[in-house]
Amino acid sequence: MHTIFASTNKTISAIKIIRITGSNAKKVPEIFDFKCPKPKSFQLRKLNYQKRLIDNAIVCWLPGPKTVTGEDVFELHVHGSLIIEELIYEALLSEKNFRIAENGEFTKRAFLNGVLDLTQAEAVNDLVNSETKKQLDLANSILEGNLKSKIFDWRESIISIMSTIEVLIDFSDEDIPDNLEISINEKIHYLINEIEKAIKNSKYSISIRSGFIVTITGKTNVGKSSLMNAILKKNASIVTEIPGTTRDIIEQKINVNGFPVYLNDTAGLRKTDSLIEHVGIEKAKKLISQSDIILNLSENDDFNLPFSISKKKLVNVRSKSDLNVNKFKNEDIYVSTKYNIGIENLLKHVSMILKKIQPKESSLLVNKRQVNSLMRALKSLKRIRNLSFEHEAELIAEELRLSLNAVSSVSMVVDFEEILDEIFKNFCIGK
Ligand SMILES: Nc1nc2c(ncn2[C@@H]2O[C@H](COP(=O)(O)OP(=O)(O)OP(=O)(O)O)[C@@H](O)[C@H]2O)c(=O)[nH]1
Ligand SMILES: [Mg+2]
Repeated sequence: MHTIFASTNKTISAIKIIRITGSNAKKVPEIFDFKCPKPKSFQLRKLNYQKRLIDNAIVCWLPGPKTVTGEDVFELHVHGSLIIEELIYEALLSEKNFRIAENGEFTKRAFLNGVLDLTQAEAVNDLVNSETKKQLDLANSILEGNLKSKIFDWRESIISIMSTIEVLIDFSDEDIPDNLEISINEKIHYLINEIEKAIKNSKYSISIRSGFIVTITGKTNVGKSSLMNAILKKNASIVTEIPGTTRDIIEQKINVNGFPVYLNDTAGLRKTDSLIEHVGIEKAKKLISQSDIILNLSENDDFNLPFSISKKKLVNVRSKSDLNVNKFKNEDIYVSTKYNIGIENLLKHVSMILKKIQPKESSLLVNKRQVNSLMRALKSLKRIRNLSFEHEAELIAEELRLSLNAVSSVSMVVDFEEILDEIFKNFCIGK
């Protein structure tokens, strides 16, 4: 296997770390002509290449297997100049079996060497890409192994049922004790319940990872685009006094008190003869039906929408409160974008709703791959409910094997190289 290397960034910076991992990492002191420091200690060393001093750098030697990749690792903390990096790369590439790491290859090796399971490997990427506190907490929780241990428990439970079923198959001629069947059924029922809950609650965890959808709606000219701009503190949406200004959806990603949110400005809702505006309104309706929260603006206490929306998702906002000074009967909150009143309050309200809709037992499933695997497991477990212990124990054993495979695939042994490549190709180099 190649020894691979990558640097933390490709720009000029005060310092950058070049990390080298693999069985030949121990050759680094020889390549740069310095004395290898004691393991796990940071030491200052002069790095030389072709009789030229490249840098006076902090180096660290981390022999495997208790390292980030499970292999020998060398770290060079060099000054972040491009020529320093270039010469280090040149020196390393001139060695046999050294090459630049591909995207996610460090984490892939950590997975292949059993340092991380798949859920943790994916969480490394989520951690690097996290932009809000909620995303950070979720990625860290998975990296700490909380999803891994859940998967482990489910696996153990299926394996224990499997071993009982095997006994049943071996003694098929004898009477099956009633309580055995009851206890197996209970265990399967419990598993189905647990996995179903995790899948159902994953809508929330997936949104924490990828963003909740918050959409501004209301009749034309009520101040939707002005609100969008006030929240973003920039002119993203066109504002005019002409009704029907906004047609396309304007989407921007924001951080609402730790929650990642896609905020959308949409076309005002009204009857129109304009084809373009009509298309805009249809787009808006579709997006509203997929939104987690709808900010419904009105200037006259008519908050009715031409479609039904769950009350839990709806926030009725009295807009232009500088002009509409009296409280509306149906309002939840008010804003004036002209005087920047109520914007912070509105955002607090949004994060309060997002907190409120958090399921009691939060799921740690954060992507489709994990959910799809568990759906497969669920299907097999559910099929068992229609099978007879007395006559179809072998079919039950087969369904258990299938569900075990499906549950396991969330966390480990994936026999298809393409799936691994698919997972790691979205990583950045050096991770
Ligand atoms: N006085 C006052 N005027 C406002 C306020 N917010 C928006 N306006 C004005 O209301 C008019 C319409 O504002 P927009 O933000 O374009 O309204 P909209 O709902 O996006 O309109 P459409 O895109 O046409 O549906 C503009 O002239 C704004 O300056 C406010 O808080 N107070
Ligand atoms: Mg608008």
